[in-house]
Amino acid sequence: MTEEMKKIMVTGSVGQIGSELTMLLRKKYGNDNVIATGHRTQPKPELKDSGPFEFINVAKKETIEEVVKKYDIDTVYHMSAILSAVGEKNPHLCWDVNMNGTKNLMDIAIEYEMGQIFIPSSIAAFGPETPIDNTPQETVLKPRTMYGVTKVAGELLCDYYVRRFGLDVRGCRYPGIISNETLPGGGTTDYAVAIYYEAVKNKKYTCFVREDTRLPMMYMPDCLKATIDLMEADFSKLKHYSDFNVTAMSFSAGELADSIKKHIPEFGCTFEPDFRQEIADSWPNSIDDTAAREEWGWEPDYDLEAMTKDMLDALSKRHAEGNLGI
Ligand code: AKB
Repeated sequence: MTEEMKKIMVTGSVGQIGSELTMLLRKKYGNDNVIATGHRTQPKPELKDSGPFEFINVAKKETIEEVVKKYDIDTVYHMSAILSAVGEKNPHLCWDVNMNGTKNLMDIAIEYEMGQIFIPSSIAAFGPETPIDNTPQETVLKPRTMYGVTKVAGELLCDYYVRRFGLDVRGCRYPGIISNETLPGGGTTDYAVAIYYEAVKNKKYTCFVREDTRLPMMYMPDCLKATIDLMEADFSKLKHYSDFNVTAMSFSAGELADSIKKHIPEFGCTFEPDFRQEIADSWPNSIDDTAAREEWGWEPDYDLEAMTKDMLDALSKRHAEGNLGI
């Protein structure tokens, strides 16, 4: 398929990853060829004014189908999901959106003979019995959150659809994603984003996990690169499809605060763990992404130091313009 022929739909385009992914895809494939979709939340003007936008509910198949038919969609990036923390508050909604959304999209992809579909998984697929350091690609998947349950079931469903129906569906296990355009909503790793905003605005932050909580993380430019590189990989050469471990760095919440202090010496961080601590404790410290490196050439660009500099530069500039967005 040539790039000009693609008609792409992005679900969750108002969210943290979807909003930046949509703008990047529009640059790459043309504004009118990338249909942004969302559920209820109004899109920012940049997203709404740069190309088509439609409201859907991924748990209701007919609402997806309408958009697929209207725009003759052949590629989907399925970024809408209920994340770990909100998922624990509302597990039934989490199952409905994450599982039915995923299955609806794959069924529609088969019915309308789509070319490709991207369905992300997460480090939430792992659980407390999973080896915690350098977690292997193939390992114990017994998560304790509903979000994690939907991610494991989603991975298995994707692999089933590849083998049973020949669907081209791919995805990776995103670690915590850090970005400065759109705030994340309802995840456990959200502290790693909020800390930068609060450091710039108030010079202090109360972190909702312990100082020694270490998790795999990635800066948004690397997340977008991983997503697009995996979609551009030769499907026939992949040995995995929807469950690639990908990571860029691992740091503790204390090390994250220290990296900010190097730039803002007066920054003060305190640690007051809440219910999200237990979720964070059930996830790995670091993960092994050799399969992604070998099968489709994955390689991150940003480490903690480079990310902190870039985050603080971007947010300080916005703060000076009165446009921090919190
Ligand atoms: C969350 O914290 O729930 C997400 C994730 C790691 O998938 N950011």
